[in-house]
Amino acid sequence: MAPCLLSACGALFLGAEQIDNTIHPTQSHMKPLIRLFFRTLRILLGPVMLLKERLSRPAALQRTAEQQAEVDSLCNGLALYQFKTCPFCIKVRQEMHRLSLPIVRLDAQHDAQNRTALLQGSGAAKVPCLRITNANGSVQWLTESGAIIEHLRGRFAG
Ligand SMILES: N[C@@H](CCC(=O)N[C@@H](CS)C(=O)NCC(=O)O)C(=O)O
Repeated sequence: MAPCLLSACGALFLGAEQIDNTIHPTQSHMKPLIRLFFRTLRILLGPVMLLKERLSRPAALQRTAEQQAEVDSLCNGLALYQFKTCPFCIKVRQEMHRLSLPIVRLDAQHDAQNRTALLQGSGAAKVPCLRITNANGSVQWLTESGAIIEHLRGRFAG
């Protein structure tokens, strides 16, 4: 069930290519229909998910100006590769908002350069993915929404 949901999620946001790959050549006349189905679903569901994100946004953590400036500076070393309407990305964005983290968001769905950078850096075009540039210049790529949220809480919740 979970892999099924995930592949549907991928198809929804990537244009059904993944599902296309599982179709036997004799069923290829179905491809346009399947593409249309997911495209329609994406067009209908996208705005609903974004509205839900906006309406259920948690209250933002308040810090002193000095503390927030320090957090802002640390966030310069972070970047979130995302798809706008991916539910896992929305989960991470909500936590970023809750923790008042101005982390740059990079669209890996429509921007080919971001997508290539993500693929080369993390080894997969999977989102959400947090790129962490450490003080010594080394770079880590953190995938899995749960792990990203845990990382952000560990560094910024206290
Ligand atoms: N378990 C992952 C799921 C992430 C996921 O499935 N993301 C989808 C977009 S909603 C994706 O990147 N699909 C493209 C792929 O798997 O190649 C998480 O919690 O972050």
